[in-house]
Parts: sequence; C-alpha cells; structure tokens
Amino acid sequence: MSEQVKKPIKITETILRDAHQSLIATRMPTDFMLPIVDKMDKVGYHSVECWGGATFDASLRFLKEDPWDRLRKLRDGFKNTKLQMLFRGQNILGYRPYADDVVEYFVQKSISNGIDIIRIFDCLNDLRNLQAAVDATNKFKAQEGRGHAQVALSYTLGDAYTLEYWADMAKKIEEMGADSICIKDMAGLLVPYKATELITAMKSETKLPIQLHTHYTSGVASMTYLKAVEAGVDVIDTAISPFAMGTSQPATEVMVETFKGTPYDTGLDQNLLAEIADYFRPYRDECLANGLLNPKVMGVDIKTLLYQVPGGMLSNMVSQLKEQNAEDKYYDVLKEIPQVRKDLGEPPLVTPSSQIVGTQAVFNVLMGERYKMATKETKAVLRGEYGQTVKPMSQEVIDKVIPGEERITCRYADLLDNELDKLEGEMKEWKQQDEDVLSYALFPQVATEFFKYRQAQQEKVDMTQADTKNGAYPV
Ligand SMILES: [Mn+2]
Repeated sequence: MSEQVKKPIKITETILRDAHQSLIATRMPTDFMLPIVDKMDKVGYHSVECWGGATFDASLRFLKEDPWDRLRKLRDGFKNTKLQMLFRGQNILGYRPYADDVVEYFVQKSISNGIDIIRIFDCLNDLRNLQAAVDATNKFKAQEGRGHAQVALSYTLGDAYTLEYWADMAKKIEEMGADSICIKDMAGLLVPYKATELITAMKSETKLPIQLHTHYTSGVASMTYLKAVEAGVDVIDTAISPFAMGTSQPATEVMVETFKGTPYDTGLDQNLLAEIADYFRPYRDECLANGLLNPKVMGVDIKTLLYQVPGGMLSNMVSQLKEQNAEDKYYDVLKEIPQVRKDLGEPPLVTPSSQIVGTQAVFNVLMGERYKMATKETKAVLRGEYGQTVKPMSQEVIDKVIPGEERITCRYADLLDNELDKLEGEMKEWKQQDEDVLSYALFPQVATEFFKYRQAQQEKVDMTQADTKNGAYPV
C-alpha cells in the first residue's frame, strides 16, 4: 500500500462480551459496566460487542439480571457507538434449533432494544441455518433503517477447509444478503502467514468488509491481526488490556499502537484507552483474588494448536473425565477427538459441535468401543438435524448409531412448526414485557426461576428465605 492511501483499521471492543466470557465465565454485572460507558462511547470504536453468546444465559442464571434490561441500559449510555451481539444462527442464543418465528422475533427484539450489528454463525458453517436470521435483520433494516447482518464463518482446519472453500463461502455470504463477513477463530488456530493467504483469497471473491475475530489462546493472535490487516482485513476484535490475552482477544491499546503512524492508523486516543484500562484493572485484581479469573487461562496454551481443540472444550472434557474417575484417559480422548470429528463430517469445533464431538469422544474411550453408546446430540448430527457438513459423515457410524433411520437433507427448521404461541401459553403468568417469552424460549427453567425471583423482588419478599439451592438469591 502506498503511503498516501490511508485505510484506518476499525476496532470492535469485546470487554463487555467475549473478553469477560472467555476469562471470567461471563460474570461481569451490568452495574459494573455502566459507569464506564460514557468514556467508552467517546473512543470511536467501530462497535462494542456487549450481548449474545453466553451473556444472556449467565445474566439470567447467575447474575439474576434481565438481559434485555442490560441491553436497554447500554443502549441508553452508548449514544454514538454501535452495539454488537453474537447470535448462534437457528439456535439463537440457546442450544437447540428453533422455528423461524422465534428466530425472527428474537432478531426484531434485539435490534429494537438497541443492537446494531448481529454477528450470526453456525457450528457447521451451513449457511441455510443463517438465512432466517439474516433475512429478519434485513427486514427490520428496511422498515426501521437500523440493523446490520454480519455472517461469521467458524474457522477451522482440515482437508475440506481449503482457500477455495473459504473464498467460495465469502461469495455465498455476499449473495445471501449479508452486510459483512466475520472470520470467527474461536480457538486461535489462524496463524499469521495463513491469515495473509486467507484474507487475500476471500477479498478476491467479495467486496464485503471482512472482520477478524480470534483469541490469544495459542499465542499468535496479535501477529495474525498484523498480517491480516496488511492483507486487507477491515475490522479486528480486541479487548482493553486488563481483560486481554490468554483465552481472550489481543489488547486494544497494543493494536492501536502497532498501527500508529501507518496507513492503518486507527486514530484512537491512547490516553482515553488508558483511562478505560484504569477502570477495569482493579476489577481484574478482584477477579484474580476471588478466583473468578484463573491465572491458568492467561498464558499460552500450545495444546490448542497441537490438538486444534478450543480451550472451553478441553476444560469440559477434563471435568467429564474427573466425574468418571478417568482422568488418566485424557490423552486417549484427545486422540479420539479428530476421529469423531472425521466420522461426523469434519465440522468446526465451536458451540455446540465442540461439546457434541468432545462428549462422544469421552464415551467412545470410556466404553472401550466406538459408538457403543451415542449421545442424543450425536444421533441428531448423524440424522442431519444440525445441518450439512462439509465432508460426508461415516456411513459405518450412521449404520451403527441410527440404523434404518431416515436422514434429513433439507434445512431442519423447514420441518419445525411455529412455536411462539405455544411458548407464550406456557409462560404467560410471568410475562411482564414482550421480551420475556424469548428469555423463556431459550432457557425455560432458568428463565422461570428468574421470573419468580423478579416477582419476589418486586413484592419485597424477604430474600434471606430465598431458594438458595436453585441459586435464586440476590448477588
Ligand atoms: Mn470469541
């Protein structure tokens, strides 16, 4: 790039979503976020990621907060900055596929409560599972003039995932009506020189802006950003330094400094960023002291590159093995994971496919025979309910696990009846706002517990008598 041509790199700040999801199990409460919003709003970020992913679940389950209320409060505070959320395609923010009416209503309510950019991904990269959410966003945008559909590709490695595959996906995403593309590298697998190749290949097939999202887990993330920016990436995801690195994103201040005085200069003010970091630093210390932040997740975990398994999946696996007193089988399971992944059509490993593959690998090892026992989710994947995989699934495994069963080749949601009315009927005694039916749709039990808690608070019930067993107490 000649020195005259300026291309300021845009920054999405993740402190209010992925950074605390990745480092402190999504436990940052709204009350702690609000006092710094005004300052963050002055920075000039491309966007602030603040909602979706696990924030919704954690708010209801552990923080006893209404996630919709959080969103509205953040929207009130951020007058100039776009707010961004993460959305699991047809699974919304939950763990099962929903009918299109729920997907559309959730998108509509997300935008009307304050979200600008919806980042939509599917764990199999089956674009059919993203279409309903993209269409809903575009419909709202046409009516209200607000809303941006970003389609995220779950980045992974494997025979099927060639540069041609990624470039072709970029083209298809543009054709499906998305406003931008994200490469979502949840495990930090994208290494710097591969990023050059990847961005170059995708840019050759699409004019859409490309955003790169990665994690520091494997230690290469800031170098990867540098090479991706040089290759033409438009936006990068970073976290303010006290909650950066480790399993989180590269530090915002470091990336800003890296590009200072170059054609990619972000133009962000380091003094302002330093004040924001000052706000979050004591909270980091507090989280270290109370154990919410485990120093283990702050280092470089090179196993991620060796086994291509996201950090969260490894910790799940370890706890499953512990429960079975089979921690000595750790390396056997690690070796089994690529085999199960191959049997299931070599999907990316991201929620929920990461849990499905990981749990099945644990079963295969503990039972001493592959697929002697298959989980409900493994069966659903084999039936095609989660969508189409890039590679065919193993016929041998299909015959063993779901013998004689019919497999689905259409978009699974096409087989689902609308379900909003039914959900509304189940929860109407708790309903205080339209959005409550969506909280209930995603987490029926957890949301109901929350509704009870909310009502008790409103009626000033003595919460020392609360149901502590189910976590229904003030925090
Ligand atoms: Mn992430």
